[in-house]
Amino acid sequence: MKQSLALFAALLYLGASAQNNHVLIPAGDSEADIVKKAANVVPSPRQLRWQELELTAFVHFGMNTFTNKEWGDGKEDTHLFNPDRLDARQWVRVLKAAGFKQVIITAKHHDGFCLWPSAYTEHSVKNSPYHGDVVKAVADACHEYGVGFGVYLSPWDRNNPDYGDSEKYNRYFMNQLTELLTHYGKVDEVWFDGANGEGPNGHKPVYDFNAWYALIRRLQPGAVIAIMGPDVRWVGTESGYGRETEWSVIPADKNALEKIADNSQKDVAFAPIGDKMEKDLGSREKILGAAGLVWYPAEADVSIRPGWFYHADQDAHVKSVDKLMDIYFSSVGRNCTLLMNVPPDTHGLISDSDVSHLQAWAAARRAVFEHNLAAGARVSASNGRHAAATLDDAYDTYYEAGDSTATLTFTLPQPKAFNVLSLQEEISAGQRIEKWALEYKDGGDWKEITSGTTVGYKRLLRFPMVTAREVRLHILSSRTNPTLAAFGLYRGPQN
Ligand code: FUL
Repeated sequence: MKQSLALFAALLYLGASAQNNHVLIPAGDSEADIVKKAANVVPSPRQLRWQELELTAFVHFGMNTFTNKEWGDGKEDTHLFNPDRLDARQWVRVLKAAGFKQVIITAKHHDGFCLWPSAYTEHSVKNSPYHGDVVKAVADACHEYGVGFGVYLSPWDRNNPDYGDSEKYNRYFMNQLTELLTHYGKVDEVWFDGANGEGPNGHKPVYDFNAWYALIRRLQPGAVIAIMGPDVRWVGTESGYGRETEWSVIPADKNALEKIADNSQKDVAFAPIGDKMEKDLGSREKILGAAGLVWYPAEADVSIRPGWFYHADQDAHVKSVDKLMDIYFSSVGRNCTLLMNVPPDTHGLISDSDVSHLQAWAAARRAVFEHNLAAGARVSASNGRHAAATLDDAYDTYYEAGDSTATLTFTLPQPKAFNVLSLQEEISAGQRIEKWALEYKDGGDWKEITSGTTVGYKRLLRFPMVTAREVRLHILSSRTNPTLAAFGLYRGPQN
């Protein structure tokens, strides 16, 4: 009897402390209960891997490259697709050298033209003068160079005659997904665009999202499903800028809640919860009214050029290094993964202008982030343990506070001039910090340098140059005892 009671207690404990990427909030929960639950929602392993990538690349390439359009109508002559020097290894080499960890190819855009020889349509590379398989070329190059591989498959298909007939179109789409998920080795991300329209019969099909997700989970269990999917949320703009306050834990909607309630799944694959464009998605005010919460981190997508596809007349409008840097600080530096689009030209190559801007941007990031000026500092914490782990260069070791507020003081070996702060929470334990401030010691006085709200996977902030030897970080408000995996001070160009 005693033994079974102990076992029961152990199971209860495990049940209570098990962390998932979602949680249900029963009606009777107090504010404190809800806040604590939010603090303990964690990313699924595939979400965590994806967030740690920081930089991912989009490659928009297809029929539009040759018709000089952004959206095709699906009536294009397949003979127009004719890259004469296509080299996907060049794409992946250039992108990898610029710091990108994953590459997503537009296997099919809204025109329905497939970059692989799909058995289910004639609107593809197989009927073009280019007889190869672009998806295979990209997948092989990614696998060769050790870069993640993802596919963009537009649900909206302006070529397919059955678009509008839900049953037929879902069957077609599942067949195409199966080809992409079984012919090209490991797939790390599947990207479903939200844009859509009506089919030839005047109707929009009802997408069978749950069947699509189940297929992806079965065939490529490591792949995150983005945008119209459960793992990765569209940040809400196509500018590459995240919110100043960016929560990865947000209220779940009805479809997600049903999955959460059935509790048979470790991480939910719910129907898309729609575009989230409001400024505040996950504050206390938002979560207090929620019936459930999910880990749903943001992806900030943007193109290096004005268009998503290559247009020769935009060669002079490739984003400048300053602009790319600003995007970096405002996406990766605001708890988002950046998805930067670099579209190859009509030869099938990333053009010189894009290559040189990418190289200069990568060099500019290296120049700022190569040396952590806080390295070698003496660290003390007002409470908690492992404060020195904030400077050990390892993301998975971390400081854990003993309370919901804490102060970490860093005494540098010598005074240093810096104007960039980098903070990282250990998100495998949850996203907890709500408010913080950074101070430096000026003579006998502590003065504020900068302050902020959320941290999440990474928070970067720029401020006017400060020279100091003693710096302290106040964690002023947190959903439960906060963690800090990394603390960095850097010197960038003068602001
Ligand atoms: C949008 C599409 O309509 C654009 O053409 C592009 O693919 C962008 C990433 O998503 O919804």
